[in-house]
Amino acid sequence: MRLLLTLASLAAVVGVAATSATAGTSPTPSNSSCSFPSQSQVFSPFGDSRAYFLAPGANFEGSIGGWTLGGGAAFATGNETSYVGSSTDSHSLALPTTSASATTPTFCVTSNAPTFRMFIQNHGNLGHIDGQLAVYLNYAGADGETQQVKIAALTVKSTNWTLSPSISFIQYISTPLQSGYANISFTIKPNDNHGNRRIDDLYVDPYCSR
Ligand SMILES: [Ca+2]
Repeated sequence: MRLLLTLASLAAVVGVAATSATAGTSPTPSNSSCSFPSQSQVFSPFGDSRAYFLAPGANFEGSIGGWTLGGGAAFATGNETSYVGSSTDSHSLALPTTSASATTPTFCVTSNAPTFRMFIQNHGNLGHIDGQLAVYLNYAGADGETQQVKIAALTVKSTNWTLSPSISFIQYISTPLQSGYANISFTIKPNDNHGNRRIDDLYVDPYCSR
């Protein structure tokens, strides 16, 4: 009996170690389901009546704990001018330099053709305003390692806040979605030095096909 207990204890320790190692290298699901925050038709003023949820902290109105910011990316005063989240919103995120980058916290999506949209404003840089803002999708590949793929390059040539098109990313995560859901994050950063941008109100539509 004592030997069996010892073996059982060892197996438990090995299991914990394996889980910890995986968690350090990929956004592995922490439970067996994926539930969404509350959804609303935030883009209905733009003719888009689908229901969306706010990506974690992506209105930049409170804590953005869990976001990874680099290259001068920072909270900025001033909200996107449609105030789709709340009329009292007052902040956005600045991506002022070529090296600026922002990565959302990891969150889950399901296989129901998720898409997202966000607001972008561009003040230009070096006399140019024609640059692209790149969006990368981060997800756990079949080997458990984090994979990154560019899913969009957005051009906004206006100091007015502009709503992005609906961006689909389900085609890149068909393998992890075989379990019914996938844990993902987005990295947003300039593609070149022709931009000085702000972003705000990044919302995810979890049921685009419905
Ligand atoms: Ca905001």
